[in-house]
Amino acid sequence: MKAFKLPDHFLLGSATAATQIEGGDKNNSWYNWCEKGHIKDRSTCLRANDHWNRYKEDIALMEKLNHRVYRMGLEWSRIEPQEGRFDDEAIAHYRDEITLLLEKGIKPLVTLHHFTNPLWLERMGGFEDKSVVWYFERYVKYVVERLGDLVSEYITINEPNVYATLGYYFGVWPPGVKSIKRLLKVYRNMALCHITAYKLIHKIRKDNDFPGKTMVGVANHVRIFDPYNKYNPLDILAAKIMDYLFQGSLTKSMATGFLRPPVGLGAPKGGGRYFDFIGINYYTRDAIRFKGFRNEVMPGTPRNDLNWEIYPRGLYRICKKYYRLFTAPIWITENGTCDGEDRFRSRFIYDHLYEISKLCKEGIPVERYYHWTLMDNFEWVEGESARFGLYHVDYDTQVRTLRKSGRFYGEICKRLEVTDDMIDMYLKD
Ligand code: IFM
Repeated sequence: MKAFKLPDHFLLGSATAATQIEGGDKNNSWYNWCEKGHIKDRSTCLRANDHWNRYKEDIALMEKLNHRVYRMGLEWSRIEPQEGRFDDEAIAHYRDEITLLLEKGIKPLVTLHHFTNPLWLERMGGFEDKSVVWYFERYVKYVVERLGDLVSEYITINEPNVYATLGYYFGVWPPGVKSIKRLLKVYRNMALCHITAYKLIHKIRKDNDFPGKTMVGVANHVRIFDPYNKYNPLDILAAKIMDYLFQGSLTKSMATGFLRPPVGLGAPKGGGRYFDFIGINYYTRDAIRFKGFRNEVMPGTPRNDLNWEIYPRGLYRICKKYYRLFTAPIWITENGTCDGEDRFRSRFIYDHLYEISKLCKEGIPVERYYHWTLMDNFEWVEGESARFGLYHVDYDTQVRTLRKSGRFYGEICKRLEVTDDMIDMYLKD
């Protein structure tokens, strides 16, 4: 392990999502999913981290870790609890939270949609029905008109491919559908929602002369798909197909407005450049077999608690590839690992940031890193048992305790480097 530095302008912080931390909301699609008994450990997002009431305490946790940036989500179902009825108190609450972040010198990046829908929207068909484009536009308008003076940076949609495939192909997330036809409708509508929101956010901020450079993008969940057997041409082909179907076609459709099959065809909202940064959520690699079109874990590789391969080099490969495709600043909008005992998180952070430092040296403009995640939180169907946090959370008492890896990360946020002393202190035992 070698010491390394990140560029002086590099910004580090963490990322969370509303439903995973806020608690207390019974009006979203995931609350219902929890109630139906789909969560492995039977926990519920109704509890989560009680962040809605504890956001001040949680911002102090970020401050302690020297965050310069923070990616946070808004809960649509709180802001528009019934179709067409917006809750001014909810948006005022988010204003207070964002104002406090700004006072502490932490720049917010706001996610407008992160996996959950208001129940009224879910009942109307959610992202499967094309009316969602209109509903999403109206919601985004309400939000950006009220927060746009404070927030200049937005993610329209988090991981649309994950939302769509788990909810409409594997059927393990709400609404629990298994249909390729319905999955493709969701893909298409998500692309149209993004493009509509992208244009709208720029327009509202420009018309109102809101301060700061407007930056809008998608948090793309990008995986490495490698052939299980690199000498088998069929495995190689299968890996390429998987890559295109899971991420390639959708990402390009959203970025350019030109829908690629199977997402769609043509440019229904006009062709253009619908991103100001390349948002990358990176976690792992899949080993693809042609036989059965299966994804497996590469044999003999290190794994996290969820059996995901830990493959830092993948981040380097993805950034190179996406920069070649889109030529824009890269923001790592999520990267982290599930490690309940905090055995390998420090090394994970070191290895991934080391890859980023190499990219920066090569002139690839990776500008930001948002660690997933600030504190253990509600990890969707895994519930409370999968722990990704820099802080450990005791859900019964809501006590947050800094992990050693959190201390390490806090030092990196402050110093923008990993020194030999830090290697001795955090990475050797
Ligand atoms: O917790 C999720 C997050 O909501 C989206 N990206 C992946 C994370 C870890 O699974």
